[in-house]
Amino acid sequence: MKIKSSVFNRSATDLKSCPQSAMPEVAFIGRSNVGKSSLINLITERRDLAKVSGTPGKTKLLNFFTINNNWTLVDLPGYGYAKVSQQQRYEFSQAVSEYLEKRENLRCVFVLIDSRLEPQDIDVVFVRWLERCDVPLVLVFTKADKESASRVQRNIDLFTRQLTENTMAMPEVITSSIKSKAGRAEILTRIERAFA
Ligand SMILES: Nc1nc2c(ncn2[C@@H]2O[C@H](COP(=O)(O)OP(=O)(O)OP(=O)(O)O)[C@@H](O)[C@H]2O)c(=O)[nH]1
Ligand SMILES: [Mg+2]
Repeated sequence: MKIKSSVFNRSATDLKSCPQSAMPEVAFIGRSNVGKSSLINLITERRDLAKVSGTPGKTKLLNFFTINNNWTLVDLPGYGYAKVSQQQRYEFSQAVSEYLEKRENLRCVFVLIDSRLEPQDIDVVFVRWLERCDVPLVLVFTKADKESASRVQRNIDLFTRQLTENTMAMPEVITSSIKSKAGRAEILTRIERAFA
């Protein structure tokens, strides 16, 4: 798929305020600072369509981008960010879980995981929860340029082994880097398949 246009549509605070549209949607989620916004910019080939930050917790709303006038990409707030109040954290996670459970337009969720780290409970727990929702999921191991290929592969193996130990089917896996542009083509191909 070629990206011909990408425009910010709107931010939503909860499921009710998401855009009313019939366009199919894919969403990006993952721990704060894992590289969601960066990956969205890589995919759309835009420098700052989604706001990137060195400070975790930048994306606090559900941000909707209209691509090629016929589908939607959603940048979801990162989970596991400590520097917000309990109340804010509760509201984010309520909004995000409601979105993931009930958004009818949603065709696929890309869960981003830092490829430099051994499996983190917060990611494993989230992926297991998401697997019970009725939506296809793909794991994207980000920042692959920051670690050796063998370490990245080891972390991926450890992660998927933890998931499949508990009866979960082997998830699809993509490795990404905004430096080398790795993963861009695979993600776009997967999005096309999600809409087919
Ligand atoms: N080297 C390298 N750095 C990356 C990559 N992806 C993201 N980063 C850096 O990681 C930091 C966080 O990136 P963001 O895209 O803002 O992360 P996010 O997941 O959107 O963060 P929140 O919105 O806070 O949840 C930034 O400093 C990025 O430049 C990558 O593939 N390689
Ligand atoms: Mg972000």
